Amino acid sequence: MSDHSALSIRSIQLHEVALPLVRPFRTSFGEERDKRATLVRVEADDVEGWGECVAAEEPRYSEEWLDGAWIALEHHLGPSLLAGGAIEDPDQVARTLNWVRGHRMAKAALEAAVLDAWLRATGRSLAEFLGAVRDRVPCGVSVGIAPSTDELVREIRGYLEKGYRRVKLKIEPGRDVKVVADVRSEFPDTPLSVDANAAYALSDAPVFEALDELGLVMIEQPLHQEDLVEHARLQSRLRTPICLDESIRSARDAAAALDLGACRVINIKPGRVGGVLEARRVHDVCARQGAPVWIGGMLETGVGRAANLALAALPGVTMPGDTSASDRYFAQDLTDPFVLSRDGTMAVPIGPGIGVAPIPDRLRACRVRTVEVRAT
Ligand code: SMG
Ligand code: MG
Repeated sequence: MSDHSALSIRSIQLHEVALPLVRPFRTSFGEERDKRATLVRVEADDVEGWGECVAAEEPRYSEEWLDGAWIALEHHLGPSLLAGGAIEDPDQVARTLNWVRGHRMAKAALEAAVLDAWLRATGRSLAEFLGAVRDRVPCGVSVGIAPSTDELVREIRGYLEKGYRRVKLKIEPGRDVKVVADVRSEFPDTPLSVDANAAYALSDAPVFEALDELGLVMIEQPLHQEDLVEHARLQSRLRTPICLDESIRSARDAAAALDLGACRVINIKPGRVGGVLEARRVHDVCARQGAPVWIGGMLETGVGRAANLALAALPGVTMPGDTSASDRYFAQDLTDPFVLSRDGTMAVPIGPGIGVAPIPDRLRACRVRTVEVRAT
């Protein structure tokens, strides 16, 4: 198939999977012990494509959640795409689904599956299609809130021995300055950042002024996700860059946040912004404004991780991402595992599309439910 021919989507299936995490992941909004995800599979012509929806079991990180995304995909987004006719170019997916407000994580998964199939049909990798400039990317690791500082320090030491180049600590009110100061004195030279997942208010500015003394690479999403103006006020009081995550849902949001001075760094997650194509537009806006970006993570299986690694190879991605190796999350990934090398980098997948697919036996073993989307 040439680059210009259209792709006819014959069928769309949803597969919910559950994989045990190697250790619970605790943030300011709760703890996860299993990774549940919805995988979208599209069949088109003689290829298939896979995408992963990052909506979690409960709507804590954002308003989207797994069951809600499942319904959006099964009853609205999937049928709409099936009714929309052959795909002439990947941007058509977002245009076709644009009538549905929000539901960015669900839309992103469907777009990812179509893009994977579209690229497989032409033998191109996602990384090449997006404009990757490197074949390996530096990786960091996000460490959950631990029961004690000793355990946290042990966990961090293990990750540093594996080669991770940046450590992100989750913080919450009451477990912040002291823990981070203790970790800093244990690891004086390690690039460290913190992520509050929107758990603080501007009246907590003294907490961030204390963190400002600890030489952090950045402070991620300290305040409410809808409060760009308050982030700008806080940023003006800190030397440490603020990085926004939850607040940035589109390239438009990214431009506004940078304009306002609400942050100096942006964490890009394709699910949060509605797809890899919008993620690339966020990247482009930030590159134009000279703002560094990095690729975040949602504890993805190998399907979502592959797309994140392709994005991480873009030229404006100048900081290590939360793109950790499969063994940081799972005893066995759904795909061939992503492995960190001793220098703290991972290879960007180079095969057609996202370069990986679920291993059929693993998928069967992890699958909780599946449904065929019906055209309406
Ligand atoms: O994929 O390693 C990962 C997780 C990275 O910390 C991470 N993600 O706010 O950035 C973030 C969180 C969101 C998910 S918390 C369940
Ligand atoms: Mg975050």
